Amino acid sequence: MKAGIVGYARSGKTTVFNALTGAQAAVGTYGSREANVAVIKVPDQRVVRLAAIHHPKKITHAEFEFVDIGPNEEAGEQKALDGAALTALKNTHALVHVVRAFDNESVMHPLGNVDPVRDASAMEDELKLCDLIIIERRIERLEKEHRKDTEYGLLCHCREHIESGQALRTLPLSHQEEPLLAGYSFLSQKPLMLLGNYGEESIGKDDPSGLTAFAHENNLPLIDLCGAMEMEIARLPEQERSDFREQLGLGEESRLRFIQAAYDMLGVISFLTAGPQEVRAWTIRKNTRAVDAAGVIHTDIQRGFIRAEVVHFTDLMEAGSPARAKELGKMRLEGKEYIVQDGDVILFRFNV
Ligand SMILES: Nc1nc2c(ncn2[C@@H]2O[C@H](COP(=O)(O)OP(=O)(O)OP(=O)(O)O)[C@@H](O)[C@H]2O)c(=O)[nH]1
Ligand SMILES: [Mg+2]
Repeated sequence: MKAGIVGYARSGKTTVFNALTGAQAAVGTYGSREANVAVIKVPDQRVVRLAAIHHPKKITHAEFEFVDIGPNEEAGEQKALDGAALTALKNTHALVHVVRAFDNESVMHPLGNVDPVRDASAMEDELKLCDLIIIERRIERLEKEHRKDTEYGLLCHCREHIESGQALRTLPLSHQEEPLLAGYSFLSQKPLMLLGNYGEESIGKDDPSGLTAFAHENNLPLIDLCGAMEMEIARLPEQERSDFREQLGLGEESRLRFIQAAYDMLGVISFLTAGPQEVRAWTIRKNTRAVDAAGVIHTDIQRGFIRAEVVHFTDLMEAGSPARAKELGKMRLEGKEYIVQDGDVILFRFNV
């Protein structure tokens, strides 16, 4: 999974990027003009605990990639996105809008005062406008070529949807329509999360900015973060981090909270495979059939699928070992159509 971090100039995009990934990209005046990229291992205690049972040769966590766009060099700071940003965001599965909610007189806001709701709403408009430009260009082209086909009809429908003020992510698409739009990588079609970047003075206080209400009204997930402080904590050795969080009254580690919210938004879950060779977490969409989950590991396993031996992580831990789980009847044999659940530990039987 790959998320693009967007936001207005100096909203703290790179600070949040560092906080979530542990990277050390330069922030402030010395911030990079280029996009920053980092991959993190998705923290998952289940992987750690399965490894303690199997002592595998290799432990593989799921990965999550972040792209932090650079500032707008073409159109100036009033806009968040330029051509370079669009290129950087092309292959992302989701967008995270870092909304400035911290006060800091020495950091100028490009749109004037600090106003999270205005920024969140302006960003939505920008995303929609970027898509509208692409759509109109394409419609014009198709009209010139006299190609009033299914794609043409769908693009006209998208245009209407945006012109009525809505993002493409709220436009229901059929199975046939989805692939027709996939190549465009429309920004307003990508799942969007708001990330309020608060100053440390706001810890434990109610949010007066109205961002929570905005997120709720627009059906967007919202998480809050003290970017600057979290970035400092991310640099500490692991043992010191939790002590610090406790002292400062910060909740659960921000990386965990973020991943949880991102997985919910993307509609993805993890299943696990565990054995002496490797313990590994795999990311799949919710409602994936066992035979398709097998395909994520290898197409051979999908083609030669016989059955899946499934035990849920919680049951396995209660039993203490795979053998005991089997004795207790917690290990089930499932067929191709079984819908894989978050936390299923699976052994695929296959024949090629
Ligand atoms: N007080 C305070 N300052 C912050 C916070 N987050 C970021 N800043 C400051 O805001 C400035 C901009 O932060 P960056 O992370 O570089 O912001 P950015 O959005 O990446 O900026 P550009 O890439 O230049 O658009 C820096 O001086 C940061 O120290 C915060 O949570 N609290
Ligand atoms: Mg930056």
